[in-house]
Amino acid sequence: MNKTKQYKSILSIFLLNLSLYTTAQHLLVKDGFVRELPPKVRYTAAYFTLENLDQKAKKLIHISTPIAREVQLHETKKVKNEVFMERKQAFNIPAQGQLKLEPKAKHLMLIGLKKRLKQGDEVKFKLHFQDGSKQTMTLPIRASHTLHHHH
Ligand SMILES: [Cu+2]
Repeated sequence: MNKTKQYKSILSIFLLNLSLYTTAQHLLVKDGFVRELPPKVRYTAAYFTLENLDQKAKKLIHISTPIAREVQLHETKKVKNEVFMERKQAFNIPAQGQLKLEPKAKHLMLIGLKKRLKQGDEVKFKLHFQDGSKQTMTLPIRASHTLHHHH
């Protein structure tokens, strides 16, 4: 085999693996972080964007992490100048669309933190979807000076 041929076959194997990897991951995680709060606070919030490359819509129904007792799906709302958080049963990710979790909007609430979160550390999550599929993601912890509003 000459050099060019060899290179081409390596490239095609690489591309094949890459496409398999994308299918297995279902969704791309972008711009994610967990908010670092003072050590005495037993909850925090997490934000990220999920991009759905699939032709089918997805429904995020449950999330777990080893560092918190519970992870809830929340949405911050404002009604007549009063800000509150509503607990959701699911978040939809449209086909070839995205779900955005960000401050003052949809977010994850990590309740009953089991350890101190420090900037620079990472948090592992397991995402469960309605179709039975699961996906893991790792988010960095980022410092923040504003306290997350909580009920
Ligand atoms: Cu919340």
